[in-house]
Amino acid sequence: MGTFFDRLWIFSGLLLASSEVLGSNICTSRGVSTCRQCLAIHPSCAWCFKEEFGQGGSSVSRCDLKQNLLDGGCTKGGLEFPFSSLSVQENTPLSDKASGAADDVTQIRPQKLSLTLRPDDARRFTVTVKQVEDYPVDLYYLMDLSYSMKDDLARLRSLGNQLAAAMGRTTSNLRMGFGAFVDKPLSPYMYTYPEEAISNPCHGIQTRCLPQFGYKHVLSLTKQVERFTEEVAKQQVSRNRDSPEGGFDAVIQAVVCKDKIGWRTDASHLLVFTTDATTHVALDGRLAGLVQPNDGQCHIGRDNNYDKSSTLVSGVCQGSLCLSSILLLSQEKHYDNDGLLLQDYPSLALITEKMSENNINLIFAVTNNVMPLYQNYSQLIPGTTVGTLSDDSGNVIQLILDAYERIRSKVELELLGVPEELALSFNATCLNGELIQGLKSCSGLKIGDTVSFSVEARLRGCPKEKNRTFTIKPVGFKDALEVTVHFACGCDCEATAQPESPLCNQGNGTYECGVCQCHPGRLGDRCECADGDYRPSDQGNCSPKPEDPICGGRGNCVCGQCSCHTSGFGKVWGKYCECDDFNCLRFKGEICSGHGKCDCGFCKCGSDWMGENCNCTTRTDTCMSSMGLLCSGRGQCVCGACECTQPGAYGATCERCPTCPDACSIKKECVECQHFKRGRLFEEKSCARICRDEIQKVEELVFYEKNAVNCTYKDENDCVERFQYYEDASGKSILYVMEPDCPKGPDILVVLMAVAGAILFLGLAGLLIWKLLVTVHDRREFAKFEEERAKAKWDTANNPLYKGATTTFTNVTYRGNS
Ligand SMILES: *[C@@H]1O[C@H](CO)[C@@H](O)[C@H](O)[C@H]1NC(C)=O
Ligand SMILES: *[C@@H]1O[C@H](CO)[C@@H](O)[C@H](O)[C@H]1NC(C)=O
Ligand SMILES: *[C@@H]1O[C@H](CO)[C@@H](O)[C@H](O)[C@H]1NC(C)=O
Ligand SMILES: *[C@@H]1O[C@H](CO)[C@@H](O)[C@H](O)[C@H]1NC(C)=O
Ligand SMILES: *[C@@H]1O[C@H](CO)[C@@H](O)[C@H](O)[C@H]1NC(C)=O
Ligand SMILES: *[C@@H]1O[C@H](CO)[C@@H](O)[C@H](O)[C@H]1NC(C)=O
Ligand SMILES: [Ca+2]
Repeated sequence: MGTFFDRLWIFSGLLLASSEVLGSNICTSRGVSTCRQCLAIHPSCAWCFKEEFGQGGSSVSRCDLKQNLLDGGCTKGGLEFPFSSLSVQENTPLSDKASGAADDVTQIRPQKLSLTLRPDDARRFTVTVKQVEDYPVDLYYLMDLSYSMKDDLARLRSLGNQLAAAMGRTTSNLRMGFGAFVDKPLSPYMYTYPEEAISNPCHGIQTRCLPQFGYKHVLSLTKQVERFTEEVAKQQVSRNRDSPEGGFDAVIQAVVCKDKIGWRTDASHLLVFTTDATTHVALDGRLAGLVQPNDGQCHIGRDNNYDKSSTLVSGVCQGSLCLSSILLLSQEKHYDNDGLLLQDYPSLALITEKMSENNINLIFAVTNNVMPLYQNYSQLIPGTTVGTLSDDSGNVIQLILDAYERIRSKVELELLGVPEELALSFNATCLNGELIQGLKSCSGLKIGDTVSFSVEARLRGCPKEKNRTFTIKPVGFKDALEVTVHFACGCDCEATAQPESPLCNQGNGTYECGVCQCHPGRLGDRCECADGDYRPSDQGNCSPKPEDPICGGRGNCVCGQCSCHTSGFGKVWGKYCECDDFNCLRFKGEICSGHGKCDCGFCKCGSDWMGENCNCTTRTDTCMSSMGLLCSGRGQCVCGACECTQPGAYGATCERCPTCPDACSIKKECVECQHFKRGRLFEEKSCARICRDEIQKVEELVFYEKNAVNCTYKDENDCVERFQYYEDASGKSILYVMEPDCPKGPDILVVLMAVAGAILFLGLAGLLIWKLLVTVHDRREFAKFEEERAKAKWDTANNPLYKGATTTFTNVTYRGNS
């Protein structure tokens, strides 16, 4: 029953303890067999690969805390103990202003980091971001030129210069460009009947307009912003059949055709997308038989057109692609100007990826009717903003200014190429130094504000590669922080592994990092056993008595040797697996009170601790009273706590005792009982319990220490006892006792004579007094007699003693002669 409850207690104790297995430590308790596994347990685990390590006892583990391995005889050179570290490799200070050339503008700090991480370990670093003032701006205006945008185009013609002027107030370095889109010039997106409608899609509404086009790049980004107005003035609308437009095709091309558009690396990239209609997205191309997904590459030809050649209806033939409009209707496959298969519309994911790669900020300037749709897109594509365009685009300048403001008022970090095994968490410090947990963006900023992000990188697993580089950058910025992570998952000693090593039973295993990794079918520390080598007689070697379970039920009998199972509770070893490091006495749920190691059922206490379960400290400083006396001299120090023996004493150091005599009075009793074997304690037989002082006889009291107390008292023999009470640093109390100083006895004769004289004197005095008293009494009685005699008047005639000689008798019966 007792053992059952012990086990229950152990079990509940283990449930309480979380990661650290009690008694043993987290490194040794897992029973790992390779260096790599060891490093993966916990960042504090180290591996000893010295061959001769641990040959003394079987309880040592090659995987342990570093200090334990060194204590156990492993040399520093024999240790595998990579540790996590972080080094900043490029840390250029942040710039204040982008003065003119923006080449050397720095908006993020640091720029390059190198991280080394152990599995399950984390390192933290801080990223600081500052938007410089007067940063160059590239603005590319992408306009829907479907027929409904006719009025917008007319309006934009007049707004071009104002837009340039307005933007010029935010930056002194502005470049503007222009592009237009309608939709893919394919059926069913375009009018193909009647034939005139191909060259003039407005045939149906009896006007003229441009043939339909997909995307047309008109003006590359230029400093001469008046060119913008010029080019816009030349534009004309087109017309297409279905309501959604092919704007996203244009977005992708405008984003990725860097050279054509002329995006500068060191500038804010604003891509303004104006439309009044919904848009086609990926898979919509199937209607036209386009099954090739959008590849996100630049496909603008020399004529600045995308998806042009499939509409080669009026004349120009390109090789085999000379198609008539009729053919176009029936053909299965469409090719572009490079002779490639025409592609589908892009997906939102592709747009997101390409925008991030090229640091583009997309501004959706859309009319009210399609606002909710683009708002939803905006949520899915980071780095986009949405503004409401009035019906004729009259407010587009304010819209762009607002959007630009919004873009610049927000800093959001984006992560590119983060390995799956790496977990990143963020805290943002935005304005006023306020810390916002779990956020990697700041908004409401003004240009020039500095924000910082605390980033914690934790390695959750081990990837195949040894290192990986990823990027942290603010959305829409070219500046980025490049982080290289080295995964400290493997051991250097793995490099010197010897396959078929002679150390592993003549080549039956690979000797790696100090241990043999046996070939399949071989077992044992040195691969000395084969799986098939089973002999029943071997079983006898695996239990002390035949009736006992094999290897105590905690291991397998392999080739006549116990191979102990590792236990979730700790390590198991011993000839019969009888030893472990988790079945030891516990105190308060901790094995060996947490002050010792459990070794095969017994606690091996650390220094300063003793007792079966190591819960008793040998230190006494906790018992020292403020006066420097151990337990104030009123008790004993037991396991670091005072046990007060003086009746009435209490307190941590027995310092409180209203009814106690002082130290001298206490120790007096001990001197009496220990030294003289008499007194109250001696009679009560409590001397040995209460008094543990060492008695030393001395001739003279000397000055030992200032803490020594000189005491004096008079014993029952009237002798003056003098002793000194002293406690040394370890708390041992010593009583230096001097010879008693008894009073000298007076002369016997004198005493006798005095006594005799006294007796004589007293006797005489007594006699005299008695005589005096008697005399006085006699006198007084005599006087009284005299007085009485004088008073007496005796009646002489009546002598009471006289009797007459005659006696007369009367005869009562005689009646006579009378
Ligand atoms: C936008 O998203 C919301 C919620 O996700 C949805 O209810 C709404 O219908 C969407 N609007 C459009 C136009 O797709
Ligand atoms: C974020 O802040 C919380 C609370 O102060 C802290 O526990 C956490 O470790 C911080 N994370 C980072 C990455 O700094
Ligand atoms: C990253 O690891 C590869 C091998 O996987 C190595 O060639 C390269 O030098 C390492 N890079 C760094 C920066 O250590
Ligand atoms: C493996 O062990 C067996 C028996 O101990 C031995 O005969 C053999 O040579 C060893 N080497 C290999 C490569 O199997
Ligand atoms: C030490 O443990 C024993 C047994 O559990 C217990 O009786 C004793 O009170 C403990 N001592 C201290 C100082 O906690
Ligand atoms: C105790 O007596 C000795 C001898 O008279 C003297 O030297 C010493 O200073 C005394 N100690 C104290 C604490 O008074
Ligand atoms: Ca359309």
